[in-house]
Amino acid sequence: MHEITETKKERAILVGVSRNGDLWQTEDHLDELALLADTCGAVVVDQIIQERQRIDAAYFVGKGKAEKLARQVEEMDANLLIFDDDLSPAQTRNLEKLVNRKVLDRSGVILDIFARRAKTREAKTQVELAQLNYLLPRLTRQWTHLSRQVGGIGTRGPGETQLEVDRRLIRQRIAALTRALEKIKKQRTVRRQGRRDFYQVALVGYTNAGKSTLLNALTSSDVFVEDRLFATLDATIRRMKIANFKDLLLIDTVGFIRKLPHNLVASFMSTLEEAAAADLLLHVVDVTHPHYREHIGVVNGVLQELHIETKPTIFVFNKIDQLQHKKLLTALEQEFQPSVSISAARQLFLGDLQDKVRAVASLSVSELELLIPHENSHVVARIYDIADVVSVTYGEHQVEMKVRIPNECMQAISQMLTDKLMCVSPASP
Ligand SMILES: Nc1nc2c(ncn2[C@@H]2O[C@H](COP(=O)(O)OP(=O)(O)OP(=O)(O)O)[C@@H](O)[C@H]2O)c(=O)[nH]1
Ligand SMILES: [Mg+2]
Repeated sequence: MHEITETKKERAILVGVSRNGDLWQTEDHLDELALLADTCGAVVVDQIIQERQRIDAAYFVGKGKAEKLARQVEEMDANLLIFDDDLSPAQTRNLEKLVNRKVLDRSGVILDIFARRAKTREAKTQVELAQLNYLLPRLTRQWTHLSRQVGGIGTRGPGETQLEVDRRLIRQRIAALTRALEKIKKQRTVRRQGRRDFYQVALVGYTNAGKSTLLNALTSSDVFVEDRLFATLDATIRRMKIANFKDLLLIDTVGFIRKLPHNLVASFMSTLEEAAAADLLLHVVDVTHPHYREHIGVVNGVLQELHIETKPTIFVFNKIDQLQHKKLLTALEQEFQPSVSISAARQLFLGDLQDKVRAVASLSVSELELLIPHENSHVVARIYDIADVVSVTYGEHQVEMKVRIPNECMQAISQMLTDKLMCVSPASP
């Protein structure tokens, strides 16, 4: 693996194509791409936008423009071109040949960041699989040979030695990684079943929205937080205490971004399934970001891809400590419901968020009255584990319990209470 040192930072030129006159949007996308490049340790020396209706099949930007890019790269002493849109393997090859430099697209950069960030075995396996699927059709890249000497963005992860091996070996590796992920997925499913009795709340949102900061604030944890993209790659799970309510589980997970590579979403399924299995989503939005609305759209798009867009969701408008125009919040809270405005970092209005969570969670909870004969009193301890016990009365022959039980635990309760002597009835109001 190669690390880019301060003295040997790669110099990148970013290229965006504006179709349908959406120039400002392309500029914003390039600004975000600049952040991504920076996260990879590259220095952005120029950002270039070309307006064109039709994408060129061979060079993406058209041959004339590509030749101009080759001259610019020379003048700016850049050694890397990064396109904001996905390039086909053929376009990448043609451009690299013409420009005589390494050419990457946004997906390649995101994969590189993930490869740098991956710490656990699961994350590493997922990233490697996504990278190999990305690299496979691009194996004949000119720079894969150069990469042995220069390294840099897009060449870490699977490692340069694997870039030399033929497609057959890479396919074998992909198959092995897929099997490994299947195994990890099964283990996750088993672990998830162990948590079935808990009401689970997952944090979702655009990268850098403040999900991990919120997890830390709500659970007094110390999860890694950084003002960089993709600080979190793994699903971190913590117990969350809410006043007058059963403990919940809060799940932090990988942030989303526009044009998230499909390979990556597919590979990260086992991590993302943690969010998919949750009972409630907290969709965290950085309302100070100029494009928070687009971010909401991107996140909703990924949720759709995961088929969980209809899950109960609370919108959490974050970073309000930095918000200039507070009026915006009133409008947002009306438009997106249920929602709440907070500052995770300053711990502002977290109580309101907890109230909302409790309200939504209560909707999926049933109240029951249980009559448990003393000879079955061992069941009582188990009920304390699963349910929120509202009251207990010890009678001469039985224990009378009034409890709140999450609907998903109803089956477990009814199995426990199959004994005819135990009686269940909906609690009277
Ligand atoms: N001003 C302000 N900054 C915040 C707030 N919440 C989080 N941040 C900052 O936003 C940055 C990103 O926070 P994270 O918690 O790492 O964001 P994340 O959503 O987990 O990001 P990824 O893991 O990359 O998806 C950090 O620099 C935080 O300190 C807030 O309420 N106000
Ligand atoms: Mg995070």
